[in-house]
Amino acid sequence: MSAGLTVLAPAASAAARGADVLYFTLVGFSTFMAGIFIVLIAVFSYRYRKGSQANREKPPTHAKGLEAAWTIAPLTVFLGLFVWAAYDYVRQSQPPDDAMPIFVVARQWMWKAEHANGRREINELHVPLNTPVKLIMTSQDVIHSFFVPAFRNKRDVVPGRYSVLWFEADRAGEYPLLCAEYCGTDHSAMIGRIIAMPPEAYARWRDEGARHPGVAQRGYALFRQHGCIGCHAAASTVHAPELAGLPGRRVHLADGGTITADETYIRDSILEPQKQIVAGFDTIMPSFKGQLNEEEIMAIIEYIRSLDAGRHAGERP
Ligand code: HEC
Ligand SMILES: [Cu+2]
Repeated sequence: MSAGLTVLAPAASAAARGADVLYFTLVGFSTFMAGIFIVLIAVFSYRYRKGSQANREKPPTHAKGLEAAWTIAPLTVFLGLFVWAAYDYVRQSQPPDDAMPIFVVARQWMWKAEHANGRREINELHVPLNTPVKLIMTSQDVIHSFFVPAFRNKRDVVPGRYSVLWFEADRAGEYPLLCAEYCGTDHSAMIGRIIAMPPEAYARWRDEGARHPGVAQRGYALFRQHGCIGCHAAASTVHAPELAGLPGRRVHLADGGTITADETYIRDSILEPQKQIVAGFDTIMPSFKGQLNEEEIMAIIEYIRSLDAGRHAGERP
């Protein structure tokens, strides 16, 4: 801890520093506005106190110019702050397309992370610097909340759905990771750390500990084991959608709507195939509820993500 006054946790990303500038600007303007009121109240209370000699003849009834000014000026400033904040918010909630995925599963009371090549860790998260990282998170039990003060970033982690949070660390170091949603007895112990390191060091760290097969490899094994391949392989005689290139694609649904295929959509397609039917296909896909756990579904999604135009569902990653 530095000797100076530390108001906020150190910021470890450009977005975090942007949030601080916005925050202090907001506090500054609010203080300024409150200050004007306090000063005016004090001045008028003194000048027009009982018994003062102040001139009370012909008090003005209104001053249009003044009223317009004190309405329009703060309105403009605060609307400007709103637009600024909305812009930052939208940018923070939309991960860039090339963001590196890391899978996070929360449970009472720990954070489990798995990197694309299969390296796993608990209550620690190694990330490369200057690289957008996208966390695809879910919970095995109750609602948790992934909170990294150094990134000014927080997202609820909810059972039964995916939450995505992204950041781009630009300062090497270790930063606290907290659970910010009361989740039971040991909630306060559900803490970990983010370790931001140069990309080369991260790559070395990740590769030296990969004792498991990569996430996409595991997804491929599950894809075969659970018979997805029987319908979704290119050579299959069953009429089923092509899964290569699915993430990010606009999907036309049988009910006439369209939806962008994100992780949540793919997860729903596997667990509740009846919920959203792809236009032009029969409702023959069985539900895999109860047969696949969250980590297995994430692995299958990563396998689907690994497919591209040259490689179709059913082929080895
Ligand atoms: C009996 C054949 C069959 C099996 C087995 C099957 N699917 Fe499907 N799947 C389909 C059909 C048909 C559709 C399109 C109709 C629909 O949306 O339900 C579909 C849709 C999907 C979609 C949405 C595709 C899109 O373009 O939006 C995904 C993702 C998917 N399946 C993944 C899987 C996975 C993963 C498995 C194995 C765990 C699997 N499927 C097993 C037949 C099957
Ligand atoms: Cu928690």
